[in-house]
Amino acid sequence: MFVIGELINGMYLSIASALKERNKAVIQQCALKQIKAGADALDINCGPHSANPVEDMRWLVETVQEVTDKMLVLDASKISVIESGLSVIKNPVMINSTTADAEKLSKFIPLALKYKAKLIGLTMDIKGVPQNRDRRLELAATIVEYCLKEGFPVEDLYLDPVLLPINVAQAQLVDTLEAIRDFKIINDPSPKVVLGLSNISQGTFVRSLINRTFLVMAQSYGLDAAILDPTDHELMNALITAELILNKQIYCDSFLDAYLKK
Ligand code: THG
Repeated sequence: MFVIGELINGMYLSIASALKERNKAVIQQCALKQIKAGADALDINCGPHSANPVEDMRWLVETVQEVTDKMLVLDASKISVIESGLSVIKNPVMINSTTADAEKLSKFIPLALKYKAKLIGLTMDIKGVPQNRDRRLELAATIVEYCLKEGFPVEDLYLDPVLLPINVAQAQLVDTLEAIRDFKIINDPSPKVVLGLSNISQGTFVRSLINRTFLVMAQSYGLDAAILDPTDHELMNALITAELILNKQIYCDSFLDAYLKK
């Protein structure tokens, strides 16, 4: 499982204020603690209250790159914000994200090609997140088709079926799991599948339990990557144990320690 740390997000008050005050130490500590906990990459999101996301994204990318070479996942819906992060990028990079709308695909795919970036494609469009399995698959196929047409490597595409909170869309969660399996047979080479895990438990009281239960289920359907809180030890332990059971890691008695020291 490719683990993308979610904690550098202006949605968190401590990050929002560090961003406002240009407090490098808070951001860099947040980066390092996620890597120590097992993150392979870091999501970078200015959050909903940023007054100047174009400048904030650039500053965040520069600040995080001072302390790590890990992949940065530039998380914004506006292309100008993504471009600003890309303008100073040195680390490996992933763009988060395009939708299935032609207007977005026609801009994000050339940008990903230019920067040799991986790309997240949300299987939603201007009309929102589809309510049924067929439409989700149709949007996934639209994104894959566009990549093939533009010469973007499909194995660098991460499709995201868009996980909704359990207290909002409980009946759609099984569909979301099925989507993982559906997406992976669209093409050979197969696109990858990613999820924003913590979405599922927003507004609930037992967040960690819901997150880790859904994660291991999604792993069994073939999930490749997840944006999650790697400092949640119970979550990471469940993730690692599921990888053993799915035969993705070799068993040893100290497997929990061994995995994080990989
Ligand atoms: N798909 C893709 N990218 C994404 C998402 C996705 N990026 C953003 C988001 N979803 C994933 N990241 C988070 C980060 C934090 C939370 C949820 C998803 C979260 N935050 C607390 C909350 O809202 O309750 C904040 C608590 C606090 O303020 O302290 O849950 O789906 N491609």
